Amino acid sequence: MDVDALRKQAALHAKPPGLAFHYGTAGFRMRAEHLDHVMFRMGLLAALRSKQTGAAIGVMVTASHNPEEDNGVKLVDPLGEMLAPAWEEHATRLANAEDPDLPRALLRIVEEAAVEPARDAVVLIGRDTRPSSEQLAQAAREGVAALGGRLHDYGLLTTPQLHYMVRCRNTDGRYGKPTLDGYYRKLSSAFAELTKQASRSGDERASVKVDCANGIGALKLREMEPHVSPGLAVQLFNDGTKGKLNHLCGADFVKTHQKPPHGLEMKPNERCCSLDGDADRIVYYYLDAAGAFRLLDGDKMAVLMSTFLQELLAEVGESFSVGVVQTAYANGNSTRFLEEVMKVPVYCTKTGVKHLHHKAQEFDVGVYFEANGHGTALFSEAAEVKIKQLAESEDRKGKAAKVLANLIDLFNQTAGDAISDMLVIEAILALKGLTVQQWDALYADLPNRQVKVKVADRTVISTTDAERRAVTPPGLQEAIDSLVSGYRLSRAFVRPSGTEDVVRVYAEADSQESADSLAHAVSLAVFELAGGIGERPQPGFTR
Ligand code: G16
Repeated sequence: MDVDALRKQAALHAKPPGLAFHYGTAGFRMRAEHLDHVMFRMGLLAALRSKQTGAAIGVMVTASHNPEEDNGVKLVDPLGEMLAPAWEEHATRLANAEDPDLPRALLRIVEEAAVEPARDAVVLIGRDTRPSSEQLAQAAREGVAALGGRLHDYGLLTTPQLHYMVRCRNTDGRYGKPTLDGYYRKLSSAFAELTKQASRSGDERASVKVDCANGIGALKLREMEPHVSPGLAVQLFNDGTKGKLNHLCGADFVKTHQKPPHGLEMKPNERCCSLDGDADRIVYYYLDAAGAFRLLDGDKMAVLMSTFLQELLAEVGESFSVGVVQTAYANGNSTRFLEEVMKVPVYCTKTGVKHLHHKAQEFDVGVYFEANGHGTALFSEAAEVKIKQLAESEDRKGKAAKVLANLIDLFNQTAGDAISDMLVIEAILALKGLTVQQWDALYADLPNRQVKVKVADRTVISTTDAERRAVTPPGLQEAIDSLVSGYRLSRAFVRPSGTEDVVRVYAEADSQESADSLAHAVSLAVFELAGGIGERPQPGFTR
C-alpha cells in the first residue's frame, strides 16, 4: 500500500466533520452530499474484501426506498449475499476514521481479517438512477483503483441484478451468465417453461400494471419485457419520465400508506404491483368489486409461494426440510395461517434481509419475506441436485420436480428481487389458475398500521426478542404492554430504523380503527419517553 498516494487521494474525498456513519440495515444511507468519502472508502473496503476472499465483490450505489435526495451503498459478498457482519463493523470503522488515520484504519482491517494485500482484487459496481449516483459511483471506482483492484462497472442495474452478477462471476457461470442478457434469459426461459404448463389458453395472457417508483426497475423491466411478453403483458407506470423517485409511489409508499400510488389508474380487479427504488421489493394490490383497495404484501407472497412449494414437494415425496422466515412486521394472521393451516415451521428474525436470508439457509427449502415485500426462496445444493435429477423422469413425480426445477431458476437466490418475484407470482397464479382475489382470500390480514416518529437520537431505543420488545428507554415496553392490553387481537412494537432517521411503530388489532388508535397511542409513548422532536404525533398519523 502506497501510504502517501493513498493520503493524497483520501484528501480528495475528505470526510465531512461532525457526522457519524453507520453500516445500517442495508448499508450506509443519508443525504447524498455527505457520502463522497464513504463511497471512496467502500471502494477500498470492497477491494480488501476481494483480496481476502479471492472472489469478486459487489458495490451497489443506491438508497433504495429512501427519498431521491438520499443515497447509499450496499456491499455484496461472494455468493451474492449481503456483506458478512464482521465486515459491516470494518465498514463502519473505516467510514468514521478521520482522514489522516485512513491508512492506519486500512492496515488494521488487513491484520484483523487476514487480508492478503498482494492478491488480485475484482470489484463489480452497479448504480441506481438517482441524480447523485454516477458521481458517487466514480468515488467508489477511485477507491477500488487506489488499491490496484480490477473493476467491472455495470452502470445502471437493479440491486438484485448486481447480486446475481456477483454470484455468476464467483461460480464460473454455474449460476448463470454474468451479463444482463444472461439474467433476462435465465429468468425468462424458466418463466416460459412454467407458463407453458399452465392450463390457461393462449389468448388469455395474464397482464399486470407495474408502478416502477420512477426508478431503475422501469429501465430494466422495459429491457426484459420482450423476453416475457409471450406469457405476460406488462404495462409500466411511474417510469421516471415525469415524477420523482419514490415520491408518492413505489412499494414502500403503497405498503405504509395502504393505498394506490399516484400515477397509476386502477380498474376493479386489475392486477397491479409496485417496485421500490432499486427493484428489490415488490407488493401487489387491486381494487375489489366495491372499489376497496386490497394489498397483497410480502406476507401474502410468502404464503402463496410456500403453499405452492409445499404442494410440489409433497408430490415429489422427498423429505426436504422446509421453513418460512418472517420478521416482527409479519401480519399475525399470516403466521397463524402458515403454522396452523399449512403446518410449516415459521421463524422470526430481526428486520433486514441479511438476517432472514441467513436463517433461510438452514433449510432445504427456505422461503423468507419481510412484510414490506422483500424476499425470495432459497434451495440447498443437495435439494437442487435431487430435484433436477427427479425432473428427468416423465412420471407424476418428475412433472412436479420439473416445476420445482424451473422455480429454482426463476427465484433470484442471492437476494429479494422484485422482477424475479413478480414472475414467480405470475407463474404460480397461472399454474394454479388463481385470480388475485382467490390468492388474497387464502387468509385475511389483521388490520394494521405503521407510522414513523422523529426523536433526537433514535439509538436510545434498543430492542430484544427479534425486535418485538423494547429494552430501553426505561418504561417504554411497560407503556406499550399496557396500551396493547386495551385492544383485542392486538400487538405493537417499536424499533429504530436502520435506513432512515426515524423510529418505526407497528400496531395491529381486530379493526382498522383500533390498529390506528393503538399505533397513535404507542407513537405518543415513544415521543414522550424517547425524546421526540418536532410536532407531537397526531391521530391522522405521522409518516
Ligand atoms: C432495506 C432492507 C430491508 C428493510 C428495509 C427497512 O430495504 O434491505 O430488509 O426491511 O431497509 O429497514 P429499516 O426499517 O431498518 O429502515 P431497502 O429496500 O430500502 O434496501
